[in-house]
Amino acid sequence: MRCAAAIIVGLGGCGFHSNAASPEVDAPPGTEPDAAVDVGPLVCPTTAAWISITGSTSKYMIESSSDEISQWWRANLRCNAAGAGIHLVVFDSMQEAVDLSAKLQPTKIYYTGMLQPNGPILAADGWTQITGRNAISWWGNGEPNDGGVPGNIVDTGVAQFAVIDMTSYLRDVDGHQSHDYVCECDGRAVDTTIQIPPQ
Ligand SMILES: [Ca+2]
Repeated sequence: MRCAAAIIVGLGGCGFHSNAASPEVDAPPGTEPDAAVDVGPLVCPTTAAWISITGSTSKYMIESSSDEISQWWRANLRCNAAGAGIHLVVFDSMQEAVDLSAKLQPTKIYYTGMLQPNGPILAADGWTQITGRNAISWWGNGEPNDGGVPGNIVDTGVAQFAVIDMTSYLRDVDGHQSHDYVCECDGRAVDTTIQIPPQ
C-alpha cells in the first residue's frame, strides 16, 4: 500500500516515513515498503480453498504438483492466474515462514515467491521476492549454496528459487523439479521489473 494513500483513506500505520518529498513507496500498513503498488482491497476468490495462519491477514493456498509441469515458472503463473493480488507466497517476516510451515506436509517441499535474479557473485546475494519485497534471511544450514554442497558461497546461476518445507527454513533450488507450491492472497501486485531467471 502506498504510504500517501494510507493517510488519505485513514488506514495509517505505514511504518515507513511519509515525508512528501520522499519517493512513493508501497507496502502494507505497519511494514517496510515494497516496490509494487497494491491492486486494491483484499479480495480472495471464494472458489479457492484458502487457509489462514497465525498473525497474518493473508490467505494461503497450498497447491499440489500432481501434474508433471509444476516447475517454478508454472507455479508462478498459476498463482498469478488465480486473481489480482495473488502470487507465490512472499514472506513479510521469518514468523510468517514458521507459521506457514506448520501447515505443510512432511517430505514435501514447496516453491515460494523468493528468488534470486541472475548476476550476483555470491549465492546469498541479490535475493528478492516476487512483489519486490525484501527477501528474508531464514536459510537452512549451509543455504543458500546455489545447488552445490552445503556452505558453497559462490553463485553460478544454478539455483535461483527458494523452497520451504515443514522445518520452515528456506533453501535454493533450480526450479525445474515438480514441487508443490504455496500461493498467497494479500492484495499486493507482483513487481514486473524483477528479472526472473529464464526457464
Ligand atoms: Ca506474506
